[in-house]
Amino acid sequence: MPIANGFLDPEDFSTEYFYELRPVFCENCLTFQIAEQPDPEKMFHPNYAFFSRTSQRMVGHFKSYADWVMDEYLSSPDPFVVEIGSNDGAMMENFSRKNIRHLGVEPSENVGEEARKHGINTLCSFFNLPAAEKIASEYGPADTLIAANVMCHIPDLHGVALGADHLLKPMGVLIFEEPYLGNMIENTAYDQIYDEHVYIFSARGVSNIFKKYGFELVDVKPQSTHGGSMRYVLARNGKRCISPNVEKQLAYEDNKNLHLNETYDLFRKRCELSRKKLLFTLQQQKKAGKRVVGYAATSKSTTVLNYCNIGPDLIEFISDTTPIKQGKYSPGTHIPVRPHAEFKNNYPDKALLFAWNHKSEIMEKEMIYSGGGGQWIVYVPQVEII
Ligand code: JHZ
Ligand code: SAH
Repeated sequence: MPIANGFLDPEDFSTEYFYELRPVFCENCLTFQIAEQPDPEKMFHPNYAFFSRTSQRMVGHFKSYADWVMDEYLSSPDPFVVEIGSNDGAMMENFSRKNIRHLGVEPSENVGEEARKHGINTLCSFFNLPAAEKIASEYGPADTLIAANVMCHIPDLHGVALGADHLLKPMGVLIFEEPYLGNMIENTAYDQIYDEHVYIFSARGVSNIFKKYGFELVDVKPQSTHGGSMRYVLARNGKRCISPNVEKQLAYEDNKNLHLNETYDLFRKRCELSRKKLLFTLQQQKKAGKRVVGYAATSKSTTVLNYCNIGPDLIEFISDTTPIKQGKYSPGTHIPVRPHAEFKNNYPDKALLFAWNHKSEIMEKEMIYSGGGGQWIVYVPQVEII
């Protein structure tokens, strides 16, 4: 597989980087992982292609996430909140607007710069123990350390846990939400597996990992974002009451056999079937002389396109709203990425929905396309034309 967000120019095709995407299940900590983990600097750098603000729904979600953190965990007189992977500041701006002391920690300089334009105090760094030491000495201890869609991106969770332990006040909490293993398995959403997602967490996995560092899982809250996510709240052992949600979620996971190897064997079989069906559907469209365009050049699409071997012969181009991706080509399969205007000005017969996790937001935006007979090809939870 190539780097999922490595959209590129033709002169870079010959030197494109590939690695082996090999998902594994650890019977020890019960975490779904990828065995070969590309260097973080290959993914997170000054030209990082994902900007949080590309989804208005996510911007709204971050507001309610931030409001909940303020209500539940920021009661001290002059609280300090730190976000890991603050990207363009879509979450942090909710704190800065209320003049709450905040700091975003973001290694990808370009998205961090965008956050600064929104008035967000941003440190350009990976979060780890040295970063935590620097922050603590400059700002003092933190009340909460929050994150969304980043913890599962960090191979060095050891460094994160040590950093959290150093930075948090005694009653401080570490909160993060990430794509949930239960949803990925249930929906055969194999496109959640790519270089950035080095782990796909479950409550059991998170609890096992952080236990080693003196943290316990005190709450879990399912989220509908990104096709099904889970919010985890961790506190130091014995410091906070454990919500009954935790026991319930662990029981749910056992019930779904998330701790068994067989579950993952079956998952692989469903992925293979999904691949066959999607490829067949696209080939049928081609035979019938229909135009198919991809909708949203997501990171997830890199897994789908490369795993299914779908190239520019089957998809004319991929429409995307992110300027940095436009004019480039999709990683590995080299399908052109074009501005949304090209979709709008010349509707295809079918649109292959790569941002299926933003389906309702997109359906609302594309009523003219759908109303005029334009159809969608989806593949999660199953391949169908709608
Ligand atoms: P979206 C990224 O995943 C990468 P991706 C990362 N690893 C992760 O976990 C999540 O985000 C949080 C386009 N788009 O959100 C814009 C449209 O074109 O599913 C973006 O290029 N039109 C950190 O990339 C892309 O989709 C639209 O109407 O899979 C973002 O896709 C909308 C809503 C999006 O994330
Ligand atoms: N939280 C945002 C952004 C997710 S993208 C959202 O949910 O939309 C993941 C972000 O984490 C990227 O901006 C990436 O640069 C950053 N990141 C990756 N590894 C990191 C690390 N070790 N510490 C802090 N941020 C990291």
